[in-house]
Parts: sequence; C-alpha cells; structure tokens
Amino acid sequence: MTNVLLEKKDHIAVATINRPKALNALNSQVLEDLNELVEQVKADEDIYALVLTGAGEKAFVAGADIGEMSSLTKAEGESFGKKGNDVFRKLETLPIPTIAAVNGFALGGGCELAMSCDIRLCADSAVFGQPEAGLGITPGFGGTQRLARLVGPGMAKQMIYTAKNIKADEALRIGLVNAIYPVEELMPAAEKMAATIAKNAPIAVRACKKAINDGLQVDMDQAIVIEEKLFGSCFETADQKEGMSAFLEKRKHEPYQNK
Ligand code: DAK
Repeated sequence: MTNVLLEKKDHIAVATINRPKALNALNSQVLEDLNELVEQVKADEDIYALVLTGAGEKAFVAGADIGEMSSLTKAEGESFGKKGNDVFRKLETLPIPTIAAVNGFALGGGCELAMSCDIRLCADSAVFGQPEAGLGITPGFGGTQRLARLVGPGMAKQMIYTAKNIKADEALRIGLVNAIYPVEELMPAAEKMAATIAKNAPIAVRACKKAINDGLQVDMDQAIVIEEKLFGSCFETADQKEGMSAFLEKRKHEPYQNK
C-alpha cells in the first residue's frame, strides 16, 4: 500500500491516508489501498481498535478525486460509486471499533469516510461538507444515508442541498463529531481513546459494536434479541470469567486475552 500507511502500536492500528499533494483525495488507487487496509486489519487478531487519519496538515480527505471522476460515463460513475461504497461498508462493518481523527478538510468522500467510522474526533481546524450538489452530482459514497442517520434528516438535507461546508464547532453542535481538539492534541487523544477501548475485553467490545450496528437496522423487538444473543455469547469467554472474578475478589483484572 503506497496511499495508505499502516502502523501498529500494542493492540492499536493507526492508518494514514497518504496522498497529501491532492489533499488525500480518493482516487481508485486510494480506494484499493483502503480495501487492502481493511482486509489486513480484519485478518490481524492482535488489533483491537483502528484510528484513521490523513497525511499532511490540511486535510483528512478532500473528497473523491474530481479529476478522475470528471469524465466518467453513467456506467463508470455507478462502478466508481460501488467501489467506494463497498470499501466504506467493509470499514463500517469491520468488527473492531474505528476512530476517524479528522485533521482538516473532510469534504464529500472524506466526510463519508469519516462517517463510516464508529467515532469521529476532529481538530479545531477541521471542515466538513458534502459539496457534491455544487459539482453536479449526488454524494456517492453513502453520504445521503449516513449523514441523515447521524445528524437527522433535516440537518443532513440542509448540508447536502446547500453544499455549504461547516466548521468543527458546528459539526460538534449537530453531533457529527464527538469532540474537538487543538490540532497537535488530536492524534494523542485519538490514540488514547483507542488504547482505552483496547484495554476492555475485546470480544465484548466487538459484540457491543455488532449489537449497536445490527440493532439499528431492525425494529426494537428484533434489536433486543440481537443484544440478548450477543450478551449470551460473552459467557463463553475466558475474559468474562476473569473480569467478573476480579470484581468479586476485589482485585484488578488480568489483561484481557481476547478469548
Ligand atoms: N480531487 C482531486 N484533487 C483535489 C481535490 C479533489 N477532491 N481536492 C483538492 N485537490 C487537489 C487540488 O487540485 C490541488 O492540486 P494541484 O493544483 O496542487 O495539483 C491540491 O489538491 C491542493 O488543493 P488546493 O490548491 O485547492 O488547496 P486549497 O487550500 O486552496 O483549497 C479545498 C482546499 C479543500 C477547499 C479545495 O481543494 C477544494 O475545494 N477541493 C475540492 C473539495 C470537494 O469539492 N470535494 C468533494 C469532491 S466530490 C460518486 C462517488 C463518490 C462521490 C460522488 C459520486 N458516484 C460515482 C456515485 C463523491 C464525490 C466527492 O467527494
């Protein structure tokens, strides 16, 4: 992977989209590398959480590559959209928690990429937006769907119809991001949160993610059954036995084993 750098620290992976000269815009090669990243992280049982950020000081990702998209036919546009959508869905359903550390522009496909992560933290310099309607297209990597689910249909429609960008404080106000940091504190904060997550029982954390994500796709009656099944499955794990024994014995639990 040349367009996505992957670094592992303890049980955390930090991935950096690395095309800073084009503000990390998503061309086909970056999408292929993102796909490879997700495959590698999924296959590595030692990784308990993933942080995703952008290289350089200006951008997380400034969108899909406008140069590559400009001459697409209808069929090619659908195929490019599918390529991105498939990768973003794979990222969204990665079993481990994912944190987008948004270090600058997150526009179009960049905002959509951040929304495919579980948690968004951003720098005070971050800018979010779905500028597609101003370019003559719709958001194509899930923006119409994930933005409406995250911030509600009214605010999503306002952002998408007007194609106006919003700053970090507005993104926080509408619930698009969880927290804002001075830019130099963003990566330490994201890695600290990932490390905090990685200290909890990994199987339980993955079950929590699955319960929330799968439960949101169905009605409440089915959703609580999803939770019950996943809750039950935890009682077959060594980590549940250690966690609860440690509590009852008034001691600190041993590091969890992912078993
Ligand atoms: N694509 C390609 N190159 C980009 C780019 C992008 N999205 N964004 C920036 N760059 C390139 C610039 O062309 C420039 O390259 P050089 O001229 O140096 O070669 C370099 O990055 C630095 O950018 P600027 O010189 O423009 O930097 P500024 O600080 O002046 O401005 C900016 C930063 C982020 C405000 C500006 O670059 C900008 O407005 N960029 C475009 C933002 C944008 O509109 N992004 C949304 C793209 S649309 C679909 C699939 C997907 C999508 C839609 C449909 N289907 C097929 C269904 C998704 C669409 C999008 O994401």
